[in-house]
Amino acid sequence: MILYALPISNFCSKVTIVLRHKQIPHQILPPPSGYGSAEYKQIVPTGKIPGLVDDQLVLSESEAINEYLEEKYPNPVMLPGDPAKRALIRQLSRHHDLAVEPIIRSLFGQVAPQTRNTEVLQTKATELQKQLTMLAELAEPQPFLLTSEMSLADVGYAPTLLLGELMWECFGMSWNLPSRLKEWQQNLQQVPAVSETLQEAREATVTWIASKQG
Ligand SMILES: N[C@@H](CCC(=O)N[C@@H](CS)C(=O)NCC(=O)O)C(=O)O
Repeated sequence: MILYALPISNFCSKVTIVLRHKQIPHQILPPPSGYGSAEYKQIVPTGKIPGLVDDQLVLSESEAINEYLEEKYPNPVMLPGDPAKRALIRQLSRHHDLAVEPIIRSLFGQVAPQTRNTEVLQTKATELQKQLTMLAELAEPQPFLLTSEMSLADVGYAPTLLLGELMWECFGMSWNLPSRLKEWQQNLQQVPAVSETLQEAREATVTWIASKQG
C-alpha cells in the first residue's frame, strides 16, 4: 500500500496517523513532480494529497481513505459502537473537515508578513473560536472526543490544531483552546502514532513558516 503524502499537509497527517495506529504495512511517498502535477495525476487522477494506492484501488479524500482503512483493517477499531455512536463520530470528523480546518487553511496567505491583514486575522480567529466552542459542546471527552480509545473523530484535529497553533504564534495571536478540550489534546498527542506524525508535521510547518518570513 502506498500513501502519497507530504508531512506539511494536515490532511495527509490525518491518514498517516491511522496507518501507523493500525500498524498497516505501507510506504509514504511524495507525489511525483508535486501534487497537482500531470505526472502525479497519471497515478492519482484528482492530483490531490493524500492519495492512496492499494493494488487496483486508487483513492483520494482523507475521510474516504480512513474509512476504507477502518473497514479493511478493523483492529484497533476506530469507528466503534452502535449506528448512533458511529454517526456522532462521523459528525465530529466532518466538523473538522468542513468547519474548523477551512478557517485555518484560509489564512495560509497571511503567513507572509507582506500579505497580512489584521482585520482578516481577527475575523477568522473569532470564527475559529466559535467552531472550537461548538466542538467542545459536541464532544464528551472520555478521554478522546467520543470514545475511550482514539477514533476517526480525533485524528484530523491533531495535525490541524498543531498547524493552527504554529500559525497563531507566527501571527502574534493567542491560541485559546476551550478548557474542556485541553486534556483531550494532551491525551491525543501522547498516542504513539500521533506523536510520531506530529513531530514530522511540526518540522515541516516550522520550515514553511520560516520560509515565508523576511
Ligand atoms: N478534502 C481533501 C483535501 C485535501 C487537500 O486539500 N489537499 C491539498 C494539499 S493539503 C491538495 O492536494 N491540493 C491540491 C489540489 O487541490 O489540487 C481531503 O480530505 O483529502
